[in-house]
Amino acid sequence: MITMKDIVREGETVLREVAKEVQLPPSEEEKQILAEMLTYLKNSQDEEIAKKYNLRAGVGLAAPQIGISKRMIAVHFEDFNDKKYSYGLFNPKIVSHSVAKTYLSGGEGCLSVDREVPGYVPRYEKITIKAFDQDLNEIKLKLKGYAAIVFQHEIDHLNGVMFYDHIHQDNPFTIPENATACDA
Ligand code: SB7
Ligand code: NI
Repeated sequence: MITMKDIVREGETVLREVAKEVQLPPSEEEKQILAEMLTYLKNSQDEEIAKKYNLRAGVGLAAPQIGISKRMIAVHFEDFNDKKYSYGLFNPKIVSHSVAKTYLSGGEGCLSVDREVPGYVPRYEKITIKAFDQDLNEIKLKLKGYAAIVFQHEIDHLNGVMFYDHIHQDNPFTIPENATACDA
């Protein structure tokens, strides 16, 4: 079971590497790791389990965050319209995105970052991604708003990018150009 002791924290180089594509079909081990990543998210959102094992709640997790430099992400959340997203994905890729941007008015956090980093993180308002799910079906997802933000945060981890890399240096609360707020 993945717990906080498995979560790699900022400063470790694996978080700054470009993760490798998973050769498909994935190995049994790769499939199991991805399943465990998704289980971590579910456990972390279950009050009792989270308390028992001291899990910090997360809506997403990327393999580099458990020290594995491979292109695998898990997400588990509901958007502000109660639409559910629960996926373990191999080789996710943004195939198109809007010009328009958005940002969470409360900023972002990260399981690999043990501090608050204030500021707006500009993200594309809409993205289309392609990936392979846990059953190895190729899927295409059209995402907007909060869902688009979460997937961009996770795919950034596969490219060695942290959320705060996007925050404006001098004034963290500069409204990004072409952007409207995404409110929680
Ligand atoms: C706020 C939080 C997340 C994504 C977008 C906005 C995910 C936090 C958990 N992670 O560190 C996943 O990489
Ligand atoms: Ni993160």
